[in-house]
Amino acid sequence: MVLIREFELKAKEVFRSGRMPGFIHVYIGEEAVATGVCGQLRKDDYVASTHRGHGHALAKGISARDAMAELMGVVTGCSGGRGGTMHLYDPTVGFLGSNGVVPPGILIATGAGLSAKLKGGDQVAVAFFGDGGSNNGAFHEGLNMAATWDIPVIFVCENNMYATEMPFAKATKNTNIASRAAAYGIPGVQVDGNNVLEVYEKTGEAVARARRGEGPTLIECLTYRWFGHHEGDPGVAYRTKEEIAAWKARDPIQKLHDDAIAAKLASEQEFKQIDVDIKGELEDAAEFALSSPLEKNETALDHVYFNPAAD
Ligand SMILES: Cc1ncc(C[n+]2csc(CCOP(=O)(O)OP(=O)(O)O)c2C)c(N)n1
Ligand SMILES: [Mg+2]
Repeated sequence: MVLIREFELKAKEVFRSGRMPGFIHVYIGEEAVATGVCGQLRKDDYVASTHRGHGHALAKGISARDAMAELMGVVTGCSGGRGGTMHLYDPTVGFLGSNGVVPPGILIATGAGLSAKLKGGDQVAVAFFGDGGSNNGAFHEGLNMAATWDIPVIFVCENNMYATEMPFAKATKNTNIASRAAAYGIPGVQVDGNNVLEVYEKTGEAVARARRGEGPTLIECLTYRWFGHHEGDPGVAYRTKEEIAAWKARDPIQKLHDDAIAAKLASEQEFKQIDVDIKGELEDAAEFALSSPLEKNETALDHVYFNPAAD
């Protein structure tokens, strides 16, 4: 969670300095979801992600260097600098991509889960998507197919109560997304998305069920993004200061810290060391990304067409 938090703070800083192309959506405030879910996954399990995908990518195993370089559009990025923030991708760690379109991860993960099932493996696939994404047709198509064919997918909805500036309660009548699972005949569970241990526990049950061949689960994680929809949106025109402050007081990192200290499972010193180590890792990642070269112009058409003669 600290890695994701510090990555996003560094990405914001670099973006605001004008050196990062495009625009980014940061995940700060929602770190417990990616961390709790991916903590239950093996390297060969799959994750399909969203436009707010940095946290998912890091939690699934893409390094801070490879992700930061991709955000900068430089050759050392995980997609060779050709994709950027919304095309982070690394099949070697099972990360099937962040996405600019909302919410194809549902269908990509369903396809990945189907491939694992057809090949007879026990891998599972996770689809992350937002409350806004849950009102897209892909939600129905993906959940219906996965339920019907017992595909090993875990559908993880990050309900942060807004899709850009649209409050979820204004966009849908039934705001309990987990309850929609009943319509597909699969389990649906609502969890505190700011409690990493609860996310971890409920995901564990869903993963075990999927690996047993019993099909998908829908997990709705209640959470909140601290900042605007994207860098540049102050995020305050459609949300009250009180609401933002109330959710910041429920910081998932602080919660785990407080719970672990109270249970004597970790010391202040250990937490401080995590902060120091991760800050160092992010300084290194930013330095690496900022000093890497852009791809040469003459390679612009590489990877557009498959050339069997060249392989
Ligand atoms: C098919 C499609 N429609 C609209 C958009 C523009 N858009 C990008 S993000 C977003 C809101 C997504 O909200 P949600 O799914 O709740 O995710 P969050 O941003 O809250 O994490 C929209 C409408 C898009 N990228 N793709
Ligand atoms: Mg949302």
